[in-house]
Formats: sequence, structure tokens, C-alpha cells
Amino acid sequence: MTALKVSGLVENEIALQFEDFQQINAAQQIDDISSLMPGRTGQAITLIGLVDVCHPSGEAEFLGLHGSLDDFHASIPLAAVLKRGLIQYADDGQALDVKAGGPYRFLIPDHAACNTDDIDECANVKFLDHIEFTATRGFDNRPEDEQEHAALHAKEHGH
Ligand SMILES: Nc1nc2c(c(=O)[nH]1)N[C@H]1C(S)=C(S)[C@@H](COP(=O)(O)O)O[C@H]1N2
Ligand SMILES: [Mo]
Repeated sequence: MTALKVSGLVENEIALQFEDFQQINAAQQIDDISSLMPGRTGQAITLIGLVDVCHPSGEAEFLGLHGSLDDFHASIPLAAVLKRGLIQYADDGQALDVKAGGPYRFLIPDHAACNTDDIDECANVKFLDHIEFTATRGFDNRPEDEQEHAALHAKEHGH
């Protein structure tokens, strides 16, 4: 089973598996993502739910979102997503398939359009296997313009 590794400026470095996500406090469970993101389905925990178990230090200012399967990475200001960020771990109660961006996926309700803001749709990182809390901005290879998007989506058909 694939785990989501959580590391960096945290009190508890952890690796969460599907069952661990299910065990997260009910208050931090989103049973139907469509209630927050119309058109999307599945189950998630809130970023707050993750923070509650890993306890980032006060120095953590950025969230590094890593998808190693296709080497896709985003680094976004933590404060801007802390109260709304989600980590999807299931669809229809089952572990999220890689075809749906699984095993885990970062999602931001009310994200900005691609390339218009730090907190944009591109930061909805698929194949998420590592979340890193850092003091400064980390590696980020989100597409920067239309052309880079086109190149990325052409590549995406492989998954
Ligand atoms: N791992 C990974 N995550 C990714 C991407 C990617 O290429 N690889 N593309 C990003 C971009 S540019 C966008 S706009 C959204 C698209 O999400 P969707 O396929 O659910 O519409 O996923 C983001 N997450
Ligand atoms: Mo994007």
C-alpha cells in the first residue's frame, strides 16, 4: 500500500496509508468532495486534519506538494491554503486509483485559474506521495503559461 509521507518542519514525521486517513477525526473528514468542489467526487481529509497529527512548527511557511510518479511539484504558501486545502484519499469509499490522480491528491476549493495566482488549479497535485513543510519556497515545476500547459497535458495521456 502506498503511503503519503509528511516531512520537514513538523513535530511528527509520518507516513499515512489509506486506513490512517479513514481514522482521522470525523470532524476533519469530507465525505463528499462535491459539497466543496462541484463536479468532483470522493472522500478527503482537510489539511487541518493532517496538521493536527503532524504538528508543523511555527517556522513552516510553505507547503511542498510532491508527485513523484510524473515528477510534478508545487510549493505554496501554507497560510493561504491552511483553512481550505484538502487531501483526497478515496472515491466511492475505495482507495483512489492512479487513473484518478491517486493514491492521494491535493485539492483546493476556490482555487484561481491556472497561472493567475500562487493558489491556482495547477496546485491540485495528483499522485501525491510526499508533503513537506518548509520555511522558504521549495521546488515548483508547475507550468507557467499556455504552452507549458499544452506540453504537460500531451504528456498526461500516458497515465
Ligand atoms: N502530478 C500531477 N499533478 C497535476 C498535474 C500534473 O501534470 N501532474 N497537472 C496540474 C494542472 S496544470 C492542473 S490544471 C490540474 C488539472 O486537474 P484535473 O485533471 O483534475 O482537471 O492538475 C494539476 N495536478
Ligand atoms: Mo494548470
